[in-house]
Amino acid sequence: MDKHEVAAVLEEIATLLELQGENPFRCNAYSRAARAIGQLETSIGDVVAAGQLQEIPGIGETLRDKITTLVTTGHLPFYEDLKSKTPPGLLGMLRLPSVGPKKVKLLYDQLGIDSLEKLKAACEKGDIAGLKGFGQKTQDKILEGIAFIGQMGERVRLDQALLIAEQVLALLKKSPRIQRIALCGSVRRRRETIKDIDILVSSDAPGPIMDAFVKMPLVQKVVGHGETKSSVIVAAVDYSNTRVMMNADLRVVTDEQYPFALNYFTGSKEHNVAMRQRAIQYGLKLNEYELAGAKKPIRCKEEADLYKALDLDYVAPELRENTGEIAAAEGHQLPNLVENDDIHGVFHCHTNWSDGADTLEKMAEAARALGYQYLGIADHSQSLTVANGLTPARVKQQHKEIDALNAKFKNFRLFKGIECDILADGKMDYSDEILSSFDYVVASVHSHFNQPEAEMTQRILKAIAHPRVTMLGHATGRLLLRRDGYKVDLEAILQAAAKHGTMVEINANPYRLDLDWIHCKRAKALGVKLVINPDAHATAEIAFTRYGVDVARRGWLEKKDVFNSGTLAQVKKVLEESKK
Ligand code: DGT
Ligand code: CA
Ligand code: ZN
Repeated sequence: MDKHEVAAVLEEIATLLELQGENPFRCNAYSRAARAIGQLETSIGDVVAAGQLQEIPGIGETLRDKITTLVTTGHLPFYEDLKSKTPPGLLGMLRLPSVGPKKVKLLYDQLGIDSLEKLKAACEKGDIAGLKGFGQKTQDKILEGIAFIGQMGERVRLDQALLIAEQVLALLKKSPRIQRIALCGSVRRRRETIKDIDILVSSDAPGPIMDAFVKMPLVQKVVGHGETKSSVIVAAVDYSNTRVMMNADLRVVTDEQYPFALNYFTGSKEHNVAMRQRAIQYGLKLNEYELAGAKKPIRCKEEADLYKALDLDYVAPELRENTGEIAAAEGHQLPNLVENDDIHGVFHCHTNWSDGADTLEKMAEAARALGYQYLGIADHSQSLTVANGLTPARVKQQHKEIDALNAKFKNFRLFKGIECDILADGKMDYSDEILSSFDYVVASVHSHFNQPEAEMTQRILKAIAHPRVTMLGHATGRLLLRRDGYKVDLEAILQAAAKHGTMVEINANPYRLDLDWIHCKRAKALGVKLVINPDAHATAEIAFTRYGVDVARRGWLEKKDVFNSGTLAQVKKVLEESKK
């Protein structure tokens, strides 16, 4: 068992204990241990073997014994026992945004509700509204949440799918006689949520590769095991130790078929249909195995050769959504897409001054380790008290600390920013004088999500027009697979951003990915500058930026469309001029 698997079990124990009504102190101990183990820099096996578990803060005798059993035997009777005592449907109910372990336990104890289906029925009868601690509002929220889960099916976030897909790929690559191998499907196109992982291999000996695939340690269940196609359910933990299960399909083709299969299984389906139609116009037949004329097949060594055979420039996978990429490829008008290496810094990061986990100094160090030239600090503003938002006095203190750090840096700079709340009436959460003390201001909505569309739009328009607002944060407030964004007229927002020269953020936090790629193209057409920000709340989350680059690429953006592709000197100049 590796550290992530151990951490996931401990995290699940914490949840199961909470569902049993255990005291919070005991539950927290497991959560804390899970986090500590997830962050170990050495292998958990080595730590256990060396008898060094108790040197990890927060791990006492009881935890030491349990972790040792788990790591050495791969099982933990205490955990299995807990699991068997808990109806599995209770864990499913935890996916609802407004429902935590305490509420789940209450629902189970008082009404015997142990599944989403039963919960839905009870809400529809109105039984939940009358329950102590619930009320009509919560009942409505629960119903909304259940409808949302039903609508999304079992999709997972891009970062979760990529993490699993990369592990599967690494395991598979050890198999003999693999000629070429690639991830296809929505993972390759970097969609924001993923249903299943599609893997393609070329080989002249598929049998052993299929065997290796179905026997991978990540596999929970074999759904199909054929000669050239197999399907399994894999499970792994994501970066926050949440357990993720998803389907993975493997197809093996000959190396000659590979470029055609790669193109077909990358999709999207709509792109495939457009490609096939184009082939027909050329008197050719295109499918997942070949491109063929009346008499003989046309050879393509690489996927790019297939596009060339149809007189098209190579279309990057992120663009294959049939939103104009074929016409652009024909007319040599495809964008030169922005890349992760083009990004020289980011502007929306939190520290332990508000709700982040790490210090200013640690955040700066982490940004430098990524090769960034600058990092913008944007902690929360005063009215967001739940996130320890900064009072004006604390703003001044933080600025002193940033000045002191900047005095030590060479070729790197911390910018003084703020994520300033846009209040319900569209006013900013600080006076103009305080706003002027920042190098830049990210304006975001964190309250009153339920305003009618017209009111919400006016509220945000007012912020965009404010001369001290540099950029709009997470434009719709959506949380992927959990909650839709607030209702807002994005066209009006983007037009106003263009008019006032206010930038719009692509929030790269994989829970958000907001602005959606579909609106990036429109923003670009209107002349809006985009800025890719991780919304990091810990050092490791600065690297979320990569998912924002994926969104930008899906939105046809080039380096010049993205503000933080600028060097330190360039962005500094723009920020200084915007304050004049
Ligand atoms: P998802 O839902 O996140 O798994 O999205 P995809 O795009 O990975 O969809 P998936 O896994 O159902 O299929 C993988 C690719 O296979 C898809 O992008 C295009 C291709 N494909 C699947 N079904 C069809 C089809 O009916 N017609 C065509 N032309 N292509 C298909
Ligand atoms: Ca797929
Ligand atoms: Zn925010």
